Amino acid sequence: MDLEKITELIIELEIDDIADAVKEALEDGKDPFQVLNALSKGMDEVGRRYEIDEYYLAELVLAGETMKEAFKVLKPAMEAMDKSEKKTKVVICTVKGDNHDIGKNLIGTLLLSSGFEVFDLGMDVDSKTIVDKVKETGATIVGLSSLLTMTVKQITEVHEALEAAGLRDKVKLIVGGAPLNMELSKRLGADDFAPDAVSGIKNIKELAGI
Ligand code: B12
Repeated sequence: MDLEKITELIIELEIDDIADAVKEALEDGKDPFQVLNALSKGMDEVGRRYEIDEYYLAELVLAGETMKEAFKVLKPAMEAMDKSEKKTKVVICTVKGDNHDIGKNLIGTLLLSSGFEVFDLGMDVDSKTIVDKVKETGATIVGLSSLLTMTVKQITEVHEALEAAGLRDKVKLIVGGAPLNMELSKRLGADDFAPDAVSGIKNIKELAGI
């Protein structure tokens, strides 16, 4: 199975064929990271087509669902690669009011394969749920995704809720999403920002002291 074919299946929104294609690529001995990269490339093209009005909301929703089918097969393969013992715990989610989860899922899958223990709370998650999860798990890193300009202020909510719970100095807060940059992220109360999944994992490793 060609990796280009996987990219193409995402672009063409082939939800019924993507899981088998990913399975085949892995069976052929393709590295799960390469498969993830091929999926991301497809999603970038879907985003581009949306921006030039070639694709509409219906196609975007379907692209998101197609990515999820791919992740179902990819995630166990990535978990199987993980050999580490003592794991850093990371809570990830998309902030309240935001239903974009493709980027967050990518980060989550990469974190798993990099040896982190990941608690994925999903999307549209309020600060209380995040604080409760940090308390319950003892996570030392929180990763937030915000794709909407309207929801970036939720980062400050989470920062303040962690502070109110006496946890802020025990937890590193890293954020990502199209409307953000390093300066804005820090102003909103985050410790760090990353523009894409690869630098995201690199930064999270640094925050974890790995
Ligand atoms: C797909 C998509 C959707 C899908 C989402 C499907 C899903 N399950 O996620 C659907 C159709 C549901 C959708 C809905 C809407 N969308 Co939309 N959507 C997009 C689109 C085209 C692509 C986003 C995406 O998945 N990219 C691919 C992933 C891999 O990239 P990513 O999310 O950026 O994540 C990467 C980095 O940002 C970073 N990252 C992300 N999170 C994190 C977290 C951490 C911790 C770290 C370290 C890094 C990191 O790493 C990721 C991997 O490289 C973008 C346009 C764009 N080019 O971004 C618009 C966009 C985000 N949407 C937009 C809008 C306006 C909406 C709607 C309001 C539309 C509407 N009128 O209803 C709704 C909002 C619904 C809601 N409440 O959330 C706007 C936001 C504008 C703004 N600045 O506020 C955008 C920018 C489009 C545009 N140009 O207008 N959308």
